Amino acid sequence: MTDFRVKKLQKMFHTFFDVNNDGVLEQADFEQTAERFRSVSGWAAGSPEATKTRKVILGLWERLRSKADSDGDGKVTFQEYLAASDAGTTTAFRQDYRDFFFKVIDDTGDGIIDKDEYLRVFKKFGIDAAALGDAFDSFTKNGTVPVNAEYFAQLWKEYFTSNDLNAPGNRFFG
Ligand SMILES: [Ca+2]
Ligand SMILES: [Ca+2]
Ligand SMILES: [Ca+2]
Repeated sequence: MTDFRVKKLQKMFHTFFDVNNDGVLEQADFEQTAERFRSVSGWAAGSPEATKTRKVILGLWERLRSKADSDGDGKVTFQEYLAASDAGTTTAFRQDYRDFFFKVIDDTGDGIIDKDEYLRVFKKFGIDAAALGDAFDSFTKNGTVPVNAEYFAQLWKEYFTSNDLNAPGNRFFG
């Protein structure tokens, strides 16, 4: 894997997956992610939507753990994550996460992620708002390319797999 891709995976791993910032992925990170999605969506704690979201997120974690936790200690280090990504065994996890995530971000349910929706969710992960605004303008060509499910899938894939320094998806996480 190229350094460029490793860097992108590293950034994503630390800002987006390892939400409690202890350097490894474990169930607690995904519990917190479910809580962030709950609060950004405005669902009450314990509501059916919140419960369902938590179940989906923990299912995603279980899927990642089963593929990437090679020493079986219940945690996924960046090295383990990288090895699994390199081997291609995290692809199904990534795609399921993507489909779920699209629905979470698309708050209005119109099938398009607009700038407000994007900023609301990504700011929750502590990414700088100005960088996010720039990023959104860049991958939508100043708002002229709508982020529908198809384009979202392209951006997501580019982020994880593209070696092209100019691929719009490189900016997906700010
Ligand atoms: Ca962690
Ligand atoms: Ca492990
Ligand atoms: Ca929308």
